[in-house]
Amino acid sequence: MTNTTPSLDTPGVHTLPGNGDLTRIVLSNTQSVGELYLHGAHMTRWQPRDSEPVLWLSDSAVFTAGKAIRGGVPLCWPWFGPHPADASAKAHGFARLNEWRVGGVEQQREHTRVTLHLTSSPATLDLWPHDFALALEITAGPTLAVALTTHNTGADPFTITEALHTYLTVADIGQVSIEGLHGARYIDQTRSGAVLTQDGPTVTFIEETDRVYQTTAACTVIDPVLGRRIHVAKSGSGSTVVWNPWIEKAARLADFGDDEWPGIVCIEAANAFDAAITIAPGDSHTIRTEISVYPL
Ligand code: TA6
Repeated sequence: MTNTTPSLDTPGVHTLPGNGDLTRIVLSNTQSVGELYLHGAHMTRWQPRDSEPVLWLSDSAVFTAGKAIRGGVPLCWPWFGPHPADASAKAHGFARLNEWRVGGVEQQREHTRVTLHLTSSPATLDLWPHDFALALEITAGPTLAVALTTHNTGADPFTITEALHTYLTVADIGQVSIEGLHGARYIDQTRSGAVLTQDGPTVTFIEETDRVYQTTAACTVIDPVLGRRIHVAKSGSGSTVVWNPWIEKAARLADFGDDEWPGIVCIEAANAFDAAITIAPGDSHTIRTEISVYPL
């Protein structure tokens, strides 16, 4: 890992000054350029060299300790959504709010892999009373693969919910459709958690959309304006979350530009609600998503 200020075309893994007071790592190879922050082990950029940016990042994102970066791939862990018992706890857990450390780096001509780690501490034990070791493996190349492994290093089983909360760039959400969810049951978070069934082969967007689909299947974002398909494959995941805040919710989020909502869709490999994961002492579980881009 270099500490110089290389161009983004310089192959390798480079530590560069990031936004705010945070440390940024750039991953560059012949196939793509990516960047991540040690804060939250947060992938904030991935762009194949022959494509428009794939991960979306808000222009209003805040880069500071204790606050999740708006966009990229936030890690929701060890709970998805509100804390199951403590209304004062921050939504989506604390993995995205902590500084991770780099474990390993692998640079190949066509891909770059970085592994990062977070382990339980007195601070995390105050928030969640279990010993754990997390490992995140990011592989940026012709595709982007993100794999989060939870190890139970304690003496008792624990149960987690989680999501790789991926924000994808689209040209106009009103013209986007999602394939692959036909017939899947979903929890509609905009309709008081009603359990519905996906009717029709594609999901389209006419309002705030916040759905937790109960599925292990891959899905595909069809963007006719950018002329591309974004395929989101996954493993170790029983839920897929589809989210667009639309107008009112985007306006309520200080770190989300009021005019940014047409340009994003979240497709999140998750384990939420009935797909919660219980891990025995000494065991581990991995959730993985892999994003690929193709012309229409
Ligand atoms: O994944 C969808 C969701 O749970 C939405 O309900 C919305 O809250 C979104 O996550 C963003 O959450 P955040 O805590 O990052 O603002």
